[in-house]
Amino acid sequence: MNAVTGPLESALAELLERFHAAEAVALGRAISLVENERPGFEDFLHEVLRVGPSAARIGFTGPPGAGKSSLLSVVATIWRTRNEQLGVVAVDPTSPYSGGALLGDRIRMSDLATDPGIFIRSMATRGSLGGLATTTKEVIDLMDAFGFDRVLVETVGVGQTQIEITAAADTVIVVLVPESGDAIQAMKAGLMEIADIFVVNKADRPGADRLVKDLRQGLHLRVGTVLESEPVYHGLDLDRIRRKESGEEFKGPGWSPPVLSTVAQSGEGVEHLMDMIEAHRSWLEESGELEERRRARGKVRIQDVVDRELRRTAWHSDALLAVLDQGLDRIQKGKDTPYSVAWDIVNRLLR
Ligand SMILES: Nc1nc2c(ncn2[C@@H]2O[C@H](COP(=O)(O)OP(=O)(O)OP(=O)(O)O)[C@@H](O)[C@H]2O)c(=O)[nH]1
Ligand SMILES: [Mg+2]
Repeated sequence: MNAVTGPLESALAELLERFHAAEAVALGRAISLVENERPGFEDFLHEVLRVGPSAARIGFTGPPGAGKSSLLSVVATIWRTRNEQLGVVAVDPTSPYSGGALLGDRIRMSDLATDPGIFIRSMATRGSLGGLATTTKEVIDLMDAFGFDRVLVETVGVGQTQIEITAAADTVIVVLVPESGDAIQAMKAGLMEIADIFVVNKADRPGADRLVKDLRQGLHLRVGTVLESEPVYHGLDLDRIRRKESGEEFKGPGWSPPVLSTVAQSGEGVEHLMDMIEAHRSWLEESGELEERRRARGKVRIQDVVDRELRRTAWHSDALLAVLDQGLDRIQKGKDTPYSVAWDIVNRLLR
């Protein structure tokens, strides 16, 4: 278990120095350190995160093949022409069925390929229940701390991963396409609550206008009953959303998610999308919502790390594994149940 107290071991101290000197190689190494949970990774994160978040974190989520990578590449290219430094994390990259390409491949086809001002990392999802793995969020933190102006995150929208993007991004862009279903489905999937901006991409295809219209209508209807029937998602505080909807405890004017349409291939609608991203950023900062979101993220992170440490401490302890083993014997003899054994282990762990 990491102490997160003492000084860093010398190799990590050197890595930290190079990380602070903004060497891209050091960022790559730091990401591997964290991804592989190598000894000292939490101490390293502790040092790195002392500065606090500063990048604008922008999430792109939506169904497979919606055009998330295509849109991300277009906006990234424009930000690069303004000399912004960009970090990109692609989570759970493409399935063979979506018609999408790996984000890296898509970018390799563009001018961004040889651009040192953009750093791209693809990651497999490893979170439980398909959620966004703690490791992924830690990599996003590393990119933020490295000093990028923006950190862009692409996640394929399937269940929890999609919802949990809120635990990693300040601005969540939900990308839908005419083929991905109607507004009712989007409401059922909880997208109305997580989207800061809706994009209907592939607006060159039939049905796009209809979807835009339905989404706008759906957004007007979403208060109350829809929220009541939603399950509580990890990392998403529905109470807070309810208070926000009812105007309680909410300082600034609210944000109504705009519904935009784009054609990623031609770039149509992309400038408007970028304006909305800026507008959302200003709102986040002025309303106090950015602080609230960061605080909510901090809470989730603390809980994640406590969970991880407890689990590791329990299952890496020979003594506790022995208790488990003996417990299994007693269960077989009818003297114990999984619950009595679990409580025994928890009590010993807390002692
Ligand atoms: N007609 C049309 N095709 C598009 C548009 N945007 C993207 N595509 C195509 O849709 C396919 C999927 O695009 P991607 O950008 O890889 O989609 P994605 O959402 O990143 O896909 P996954 O990462 O696999 O979920 C590609 O063949 C794109 O060329 C658009 O606006 N109109
Ligand atoms: Mg993609």
